[in-house]
Amino acid sequence: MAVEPSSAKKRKTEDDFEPPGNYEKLSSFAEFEFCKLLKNDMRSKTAFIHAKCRGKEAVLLMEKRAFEPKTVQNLLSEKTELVETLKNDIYSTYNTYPEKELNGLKTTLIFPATSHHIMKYTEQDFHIIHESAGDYNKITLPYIKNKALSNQWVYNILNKKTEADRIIFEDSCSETGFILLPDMKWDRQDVTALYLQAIVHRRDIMSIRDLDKSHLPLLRNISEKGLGAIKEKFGIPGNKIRIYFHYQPSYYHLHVHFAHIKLDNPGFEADRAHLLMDVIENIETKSLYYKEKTLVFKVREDDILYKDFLDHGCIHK
Ligand code: M7G
Repeated sequence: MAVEPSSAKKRKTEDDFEPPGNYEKLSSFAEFEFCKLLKNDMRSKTAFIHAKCRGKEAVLLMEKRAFEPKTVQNLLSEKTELVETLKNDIYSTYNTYPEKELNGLKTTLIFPATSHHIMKYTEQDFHIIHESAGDYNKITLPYIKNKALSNQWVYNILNKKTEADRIIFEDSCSETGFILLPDMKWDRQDVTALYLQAIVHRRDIMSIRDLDKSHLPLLRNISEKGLGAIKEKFGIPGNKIRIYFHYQPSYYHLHVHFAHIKLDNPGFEADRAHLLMDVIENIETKSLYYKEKTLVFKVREDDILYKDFLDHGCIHK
């Protein structure tokens, strides 16, 4: 099982990390007890489930997989069971039960999960926040330092303790370098759903809020070498790739999302995504652009950040 630290206070350091080999491989959910369906996303066909295992909290994201071009022809065989649900003239519909190889789910397990993870995947209302530079220093910065999700998984990647075999490209320069690898959300089957992230080696940049003109060489390097690596490895040209940051991100270690233009990604809303090219150009125009600008973002009602903005009287219910 992959393990995340159980709370921000009890965060392990990267040196405390035990390699995944020390944990048993999960082959069934026998030890899991269902607690609650947190969210049922009909569009992405994903169930977000709260469960318990050995007395600890777990979050499971169970997503129906897309068809694979290589095996889709195998659906049309006697092994696929059909139950007719409608017949009218030349039209008919069926509940269809293919053999298990053609009928899988992708599960993402977070274990042990913190209350923050449970909240992140729970169905709830959202609110728009206009965060001034002052709000950032007074409210968001303390939130990031004390309450945000742990970056341990990021440090494990940078230290090659996990996912080293998935790395697509690395520039090891400590100033402008980064690791490019598949995002956990991409199952690496379909390149038109390509979703990668570039994680910078520097550990002192939390989000776009920290960027100024001293970071331009880093940002340009990510764009140029990231796109070069994607072209070389997947044959996809730069004009088919969206490159963007999230603000607010879930993890406060600078990372850049690279997504295929055809990927229908919920993380690309106007109140969350900031295109890398726009960020570069804004900083070129004004070095302190992101340190001074009021940034608009969407926040979940249960998010501590929303409560912190309410408590400071910066927003009203
Ligand atoms: P974000 O913008 O900080 O937050 O992106 P979001 O999750 O709300 O979009 C972080 C990205 O890191 C997400 O796209 C996650 O799917 C991805 N991610 C998270 N974890 C814990 C891992 C991981 O362990 N490995 C990899 N490869 N990607 C991860």
